Amino acid sequence: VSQRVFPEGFKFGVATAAYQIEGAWNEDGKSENIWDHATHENPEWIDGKTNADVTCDSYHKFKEDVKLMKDLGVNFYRFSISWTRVLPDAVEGSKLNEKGVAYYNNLIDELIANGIEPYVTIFHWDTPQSLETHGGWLNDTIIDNYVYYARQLFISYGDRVKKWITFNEPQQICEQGYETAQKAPFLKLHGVGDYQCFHNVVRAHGKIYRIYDKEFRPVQGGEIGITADAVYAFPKTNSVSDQMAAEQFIEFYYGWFIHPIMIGNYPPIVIERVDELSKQEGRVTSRLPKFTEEEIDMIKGSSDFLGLNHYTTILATFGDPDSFPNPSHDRDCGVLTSRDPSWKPSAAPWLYEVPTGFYHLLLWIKEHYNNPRVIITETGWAGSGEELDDPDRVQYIRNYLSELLKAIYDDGCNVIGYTIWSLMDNFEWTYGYTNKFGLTYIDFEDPNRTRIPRTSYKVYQKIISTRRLISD
Ligand code: GCO
Repeated sequence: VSQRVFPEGFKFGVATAAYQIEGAWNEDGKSENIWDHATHENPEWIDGKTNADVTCDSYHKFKEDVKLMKDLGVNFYRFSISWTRVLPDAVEGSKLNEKGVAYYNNLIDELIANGIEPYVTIFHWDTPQSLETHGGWLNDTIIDNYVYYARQLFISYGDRVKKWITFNEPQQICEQGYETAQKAPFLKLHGVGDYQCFHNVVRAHGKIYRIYDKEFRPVQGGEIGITADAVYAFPKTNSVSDQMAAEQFIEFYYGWFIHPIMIGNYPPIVIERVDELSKQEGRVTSRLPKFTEEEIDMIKGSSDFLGLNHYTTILATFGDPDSFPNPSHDRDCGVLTSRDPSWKPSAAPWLYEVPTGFYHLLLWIKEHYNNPRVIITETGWAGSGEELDDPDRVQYIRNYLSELLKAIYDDGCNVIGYTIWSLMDNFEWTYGYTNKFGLTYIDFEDPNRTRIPRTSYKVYQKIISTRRLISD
């Protein structure tokens, strides 16, 4: 029985992100970000030609959000700050937008007044459009602009915010933003854009970590980390080759950016393969940029906790190199992915329920990175319908939490918190409003955007209040 009880100090939360929930895209001085821009310029890229101009309208309804969370009983709320709301001109030295700053002050104060700790994601994909026109994450001048922006957040909110996440999912920012054109800014710079982007993201991360550590932590006493999206990989068969493929998939998917932070520098397999393939392509230098020794040291150890967004697992096997675009990150990785027919699909094409994958991911992280403190910063289930009764989501939450407890009790994995994506239905990037992740239902035709708790909300509420996985 004790194995079904969450350890003392273990924390529960829910997550959202600014662009996905706030709306008020051009109110009170906010300027345009890459998602405003893309959804307005090319509505056909989004399911139903929708956008997040209004979405959940949390800019006006944040008190309702906090009330929902208070009733739910969560310990913390993970939300993100919109760069262009607090700094419309975006660049280093530019002026704070008082109304934008006030919005987050009010949200933070409301949370704290209700006993909910704010966990703040500094950047969740909404790059200022004015910086994107100068190359966005491909141009290393963005590092100092980001550092300036983050510093303003520590100054404005650091007296009350004690958990900071520098970046949400660098893999998606870079791979989907600059390599496969599945996310804003929707560029296809095969095998180059993603590496260049990530090199800047991780250096910005390291730089702001050192600044926080030196200048802010002594006074504010908080913690700062990063969040990776960690799809786990099982070998497709038991063959040695498939086992290598699974390992290679992980190293190319998130080892690529966790390794520099936890161990130092890119994973050897990534360096070797990208160097080798770049040479074969007749390039003089590798497509993978190189860190200086100082950068390696600055980045190494730059995370007080590791945030993991984990939803799903794939099966890995090596593919024919010619079946991948050349050059590309996928070709560098060389792995074909598939799903086991027994896995339950969700409404999102990439999301299948694989609870054991979650357990094995936690073991993998423990073994490869010396059992770091881990916060599950997102996990969740996509439905497509309007239904308030959501047994599939309830099953998913229970099954994943059960594996989490196993990893903690049987294997000593150092997981200290768990977060469900999401508090409420919201704008799911290119899927628009077709994928519903909410514990709370919202009808996006309803001008009031009334929040209606689903069954899963009530189940999570009970898990939190009893601190146990009970079965009714
Ligand atoms: C991500 C993002 C969220 C998504 C969620 C569901 O992981 O992709 O952090 O913004 O909405 O994951 O896909």
